[in-house]
Amino acid sequence: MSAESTETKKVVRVGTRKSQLAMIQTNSVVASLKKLCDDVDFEIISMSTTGDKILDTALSKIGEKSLFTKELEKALEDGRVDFVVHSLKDLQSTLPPNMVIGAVLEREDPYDAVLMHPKHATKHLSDLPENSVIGTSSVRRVAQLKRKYPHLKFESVRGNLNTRLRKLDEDEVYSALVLAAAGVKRMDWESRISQTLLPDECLYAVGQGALAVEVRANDSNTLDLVSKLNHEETLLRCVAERALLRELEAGCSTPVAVYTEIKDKELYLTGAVLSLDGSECLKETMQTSLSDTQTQEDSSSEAHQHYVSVVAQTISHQAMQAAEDIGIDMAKLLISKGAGDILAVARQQNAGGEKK
Ligand code: DPM
Repeated sequence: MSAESTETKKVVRVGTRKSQLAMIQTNSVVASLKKLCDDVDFEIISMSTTGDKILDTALSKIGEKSLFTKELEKALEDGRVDFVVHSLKDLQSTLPPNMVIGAVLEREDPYDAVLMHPKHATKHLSDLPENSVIGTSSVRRVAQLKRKYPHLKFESVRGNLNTRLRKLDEDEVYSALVLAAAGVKRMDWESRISQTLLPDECLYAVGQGALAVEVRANDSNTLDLVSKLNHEETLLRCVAERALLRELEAGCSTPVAVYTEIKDKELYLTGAVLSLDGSECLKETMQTSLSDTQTQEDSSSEAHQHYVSVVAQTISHQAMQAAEDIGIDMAKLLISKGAGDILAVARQQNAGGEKK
């Protein structure tokens, strides 16, 4: 390649958190983009976020929204970066008004996984002795697992994945950790997984396992660029999941859990709302058709339509609308069964709880 062509190459700046997992995720997104367009250079700019800096407080008690995203969104807004790579589950269901999700990539394993202390390596949660301590800061995991494994205790564990694994192996506190399988696999630690938690014992978090690219809403060049990364099935499932979360007005510190599936152009959504101690659990399943029933409408007027902040110009608007609608309908169904009260109590307990 001549020096001249290098100089004229457009440079796109990519924002990411600094943790090893975030860097692995961002590098993989950039590698995919490089394969799709060789006329662009990418510069990765990494930064620490509030969630990375405050390590002594349970996430649910910090009380700040968008813990892992705020600093990155500021850089995006200021034009210091052109897009940001996130774990979709860390993105609020309502983004700042000038930001959109310009791509949702194919989902990794969405389930939660159990990583045992080496002395318990071959065990499952049910085999652990009474009062064994399980490390997780997720109220969603604690609420569900208390129902299935009442003999266990749950304690918050903070820090990035490397810190957590070291705490498991070296501090004699935790018998096991529960982590998203997706992160564990991306870190290449799959051999440490002793048990995968399937939907009958633990539903996953909204967006878990999927990566998302956040872009300024008015930056059509970057939107065009990253839209090549979209994975249609993942995107539709995640629109339904995010719509449920938004309509419930719940955040990452309240116990909301989901399961989605697309089969024969039908989208299935299971949504659950739990009390913090797991004593109450509302769970419902609905389905909707994703096939186009009308002839394709003139899409030009709808090209930049958002569905729970997700923009996807190449995916049928009818399918996107159906996905958003089923999420909203599920929230209404759960609310009609009492979800609002369960969530209000959980929020209050989170706010008033002790520092851990
Ligand atoms: C959110 C939660 C957690 C993260 C809450 C939840 C887990 C916190 C904890 C919203 N974000 O899941 O109920 O484990 O104490 C996070 C992880 C990943 C993205 C790590 C993990 C990697 C997986 C992915 C933290 N965010 O959940 O083990 O990309 O989906």
